[in-house]
Amino acid sequence: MNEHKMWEVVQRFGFPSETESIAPYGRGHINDTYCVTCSDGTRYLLQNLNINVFKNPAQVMSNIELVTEHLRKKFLERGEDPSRRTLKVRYTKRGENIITDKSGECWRSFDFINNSTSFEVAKDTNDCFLCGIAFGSFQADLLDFPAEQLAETIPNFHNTPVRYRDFEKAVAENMSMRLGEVMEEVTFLQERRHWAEILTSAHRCGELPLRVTHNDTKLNNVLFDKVSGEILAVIDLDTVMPGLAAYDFGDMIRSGAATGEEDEKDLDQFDFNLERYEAFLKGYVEGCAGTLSDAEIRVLPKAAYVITYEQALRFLGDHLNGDMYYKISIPNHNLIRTRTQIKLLKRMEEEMDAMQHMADALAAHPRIS
Ligand code: ADP
Ligand code: GN1
Ligand code: MG
Repeated sequence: MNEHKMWEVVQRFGFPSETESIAPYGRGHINDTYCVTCSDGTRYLLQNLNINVFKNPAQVMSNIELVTEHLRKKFLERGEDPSRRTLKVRYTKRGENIITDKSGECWRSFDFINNSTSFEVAKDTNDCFLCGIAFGSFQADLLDFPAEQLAETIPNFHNTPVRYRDFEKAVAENMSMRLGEVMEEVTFLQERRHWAEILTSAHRCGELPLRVTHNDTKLNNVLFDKVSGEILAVIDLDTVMPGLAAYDFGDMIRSGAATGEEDEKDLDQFDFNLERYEAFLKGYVEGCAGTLSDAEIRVLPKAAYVITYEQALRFLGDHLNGDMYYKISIPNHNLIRTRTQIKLLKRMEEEMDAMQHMADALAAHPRIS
């Protein structure tokens, strides 16, 4: 990263006191994130928005402003502090919510949520329960948000059949010439292609409604209080769009019910944990506060499988395309990530009956509506 350029960007945001340092922050796969520290001790989050992924930055920012404003009102009504519970966009000296630098890159800033932390791997089942509550109540708080105001920031983001077609295209084109080395993984995913349709067909036949969803519900997209361990904010709002609750639940399980990091090389250190799954399930259904239908609850275990399958298609597709989408930092990074997803799929196949049983028990339970 060109340091000089970043200092120029910071000047345009005009933080209240002199900038002392700009340091890389966080572990996202898409945007480049920095923590800016000023001489008065205040900190700001500075992000380079990935414009290869988000083709229309203005739409992304408009979605974020609308959603955070809606949430801010909810937190105020409940007597909670919105500055710790949701993101707050910072504007430049000229009042812009995002700017383009001389080389065409896009930059935005948020207030830094102090004393917060996010986890790559859950410490215990309580983290999982709280994360479930966080994403569930995020969705419940957006139930009365006018969804038609939101732009679709990435078309077909969770359209698994389309993701499958893209994967087959990557296999056919073999741009990276790596196909020969990954046939085992390719075959594994091809043999399970019937899973791709499950959620989209349930939506088409009216079983699963569209809601305003987050769509990137990784464990590390929830901030926790560093000291008390309480939930603070749901962050990374670039993909908030109309979607299926099932995909939001699924991605929490994919990322949070695993015992290791997504790019763990030693698959013996990486497993699917049923207790964590159950904690997410209970937290999510509780967080949704009676707003999910029985059909939406009963499909949750399958949703965990479908999104993990979708993610494996995306990682392996990117490996075959020559690593064009996800940031990588080691050779074969996307293949390593694919293998953890395949391990999760195998383990969920073994545990599916138990997973289903837990969801059915919750669906049968009377809820507030
Ligand atoms: P990406 O889209 O690349 O995943 P994120 O928006 O999730 O980027 O940010 C990356 C990391 O930075 C998060 O996982 C979190 O740890 C941290 N982070 C993001 N926003 C804030 C914020 N406003 N305050 C404090 N930490 C933040
Ligand atoms: C990306 O931005 P981040 O790291 O939270 C990706 C998700 C994937 C995830 C896999 C916009 O999420 O869809 O599930 O990596 N975000 C986008 O770790 O593609
Ligand atoms: Mg993130």
